[in-house]
Amino acid sequence: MNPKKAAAEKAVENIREGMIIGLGTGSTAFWAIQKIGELVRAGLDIKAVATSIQSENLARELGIPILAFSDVVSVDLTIDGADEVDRQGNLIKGGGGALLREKIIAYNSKAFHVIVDHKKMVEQLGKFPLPVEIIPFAHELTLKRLRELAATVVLRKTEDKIFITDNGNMIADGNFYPVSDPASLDARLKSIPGVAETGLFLRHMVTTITVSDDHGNINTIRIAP
Ligand code: A5P
Repeated sequence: MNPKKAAAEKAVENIREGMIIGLGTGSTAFWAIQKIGELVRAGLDIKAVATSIQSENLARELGIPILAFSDVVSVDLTIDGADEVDRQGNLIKGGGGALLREKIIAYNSKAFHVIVDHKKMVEQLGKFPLPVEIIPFAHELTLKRLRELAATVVLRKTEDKIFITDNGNMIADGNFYPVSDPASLDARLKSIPGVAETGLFLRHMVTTITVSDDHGNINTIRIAP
């Protein structure tokens, strides 16, 4: 059993008729979108917003109705993956570079369900480099300020080209391990002009974390009341 698929399909069980659904990004959210597409084709009446162009394209291919952000007041439920989850339910996200849209949608969702395989669960965040979305203007200066706070900071590239997000920004991946106080680090990073958003998703945003192992065992941990 693919643990990502198992966790994704479990979280999809929270979806109800008439809801507006936030679609996550990445290889785990992929399975949630597939399942939602299946349910829509079987008659489920929902509408969705997507956290990336990639997920939006996938959803459209599967026949999931996509809303423009200007038509959305709030999202009923979002299902998304994560790169790391600590014991308190804080997350690192953004390995796929979609962190800004993911955070906007998670923040505006009544429920935020996180889906991961068991390898993503950690004692302390930060072994996975923390993605920080920065605006291109004077990004060299922003990188300098970030480097004062981290052991290393690398400007993300794909095949020698600077990685550009769906929002036209760049990603700095920083080694902040161990992240002992995610809320303080998030606030400190966001105080730097040029930082658009961080990949730290604090526990108060999270409704549940569904974790699946390689044997198909699924555990849903409730974080927010
Ligand atoms: C996308 O930017 C990310 O936040 C993903 O949600 C996260 O990287 C998890 O991706 P996988 O499900 O592919 O591991």
